[in-house]
Amino acid sequence: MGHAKEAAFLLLLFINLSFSYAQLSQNYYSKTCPNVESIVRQAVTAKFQQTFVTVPGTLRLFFHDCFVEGCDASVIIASTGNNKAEKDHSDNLSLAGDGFDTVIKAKAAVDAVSQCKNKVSCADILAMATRDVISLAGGPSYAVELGRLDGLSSTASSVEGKLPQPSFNLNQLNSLFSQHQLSQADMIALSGAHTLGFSHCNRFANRIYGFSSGNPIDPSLNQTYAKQLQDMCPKNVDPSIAINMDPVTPQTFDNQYYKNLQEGKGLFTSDQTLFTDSRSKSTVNTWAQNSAAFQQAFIGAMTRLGRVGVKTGRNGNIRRDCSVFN
Ligand code: HEM
Ligand SMILES: *[C@@H]1O[C@H](CO)[C@@H](O)[C@H](O)[C@H]1NC(C)=O
Ligand SMILES: CC(=O)N[C@H]1CO[C@H](CO)[C@@H](O)[C@@H]1O
Repeated sequence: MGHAKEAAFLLLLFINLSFSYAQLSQNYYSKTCPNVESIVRQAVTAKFQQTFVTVPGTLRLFFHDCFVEGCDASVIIASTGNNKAEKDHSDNLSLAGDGFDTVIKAKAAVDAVSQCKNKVSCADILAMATRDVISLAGGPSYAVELGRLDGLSSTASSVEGKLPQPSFNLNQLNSLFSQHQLSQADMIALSGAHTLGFSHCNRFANRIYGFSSGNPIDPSLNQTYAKQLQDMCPKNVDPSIAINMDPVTPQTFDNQYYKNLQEGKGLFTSDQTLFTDSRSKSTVNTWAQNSAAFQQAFIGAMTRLGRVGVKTGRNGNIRRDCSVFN
């Protein structure tokens, strides 16, 4: 091979490798459904005006979808008699029905446009809706990569071990996120999603009752905050009671999460450990103080999260009904 040819070959190889996730692109539907983004945004905005719960509900749904078998809307599949789908795993209990409903409504709006009918995947609609709820809650907006197909399987057993637990330490968090090519910084940025939404009391009860024999309250928790948590979540509380994860600005997508960690107000061990562990503390401090830097990191991390396990070709299809396989 001549040098020029060789160089051209290597260049092509490089382009190919660096775009190996390039099944995704920002203008994927420009020919088939050019207005898809505004159709979805309109449907999501209508849902948002009915209930704020769509915001944390949709955001968490996207995360759980991507971490279990990839961003392929498999989490939206409803269980049938003999198949327990992903959403029936105990880790889902809190997945708010309004998150599912947001995707179903947006899909209906897309399919109401004849040119778009059955052209846009549920997985892409969830990715767009997630971007939209974040900006509706005051967070940054960003261009979403598109071109995911909907997955062909969804089982409760596939969820086992795939989702992070609130008891996780930094090593456990890093090891799970790195399986999806997400860095520690990505993990810390994505955890910033806990600036919104609710948690049920049982997810952190161990930190306010019976932490250790000598000390009922986790010492890394702000003791004043711990007392407030005990008031909101008494022992044997109704298991359906949920409290705000960000006690300061629970309905705004902002960098308050990191300021809370600095004051010992991370609700879960997995939150507070980001500040107590010296390996992640400086990132928390930077984003507590610099909202623009957090937003930039969050956009990058969400984009990489959206590339996890994407289905193309024969590994997926476009579902007619997001909750049922075709
Ligand atoms: C880093 C590890 C993570 C752990 C251990 C974790 C764990 C949890 C738990 C236990 C809850 C409360 C569920 C309940 O009791 O209702 C929750 C809620 C939530 N999580 Fe996470 N999560 C993590 C990362 C993420 C990521 C990466 C996102 C999104 C990018 C996210 C978004 C949310 C949202 C928005 C809620 C509120 C849900 C609602 O109000 O409906 N979480 N998370
Ligand atoms: C605990 O929270 C209070 C306000 O709720 C704050 O003034 C105090 O600085 C916090 N304590 C620590 C150790 O950060
Ligand atoms: C919203 C939802 O589908 N919740 C289900 C989660 O999983 C439990 C069983 O583990 C079901 O009982 C819930 O209905």
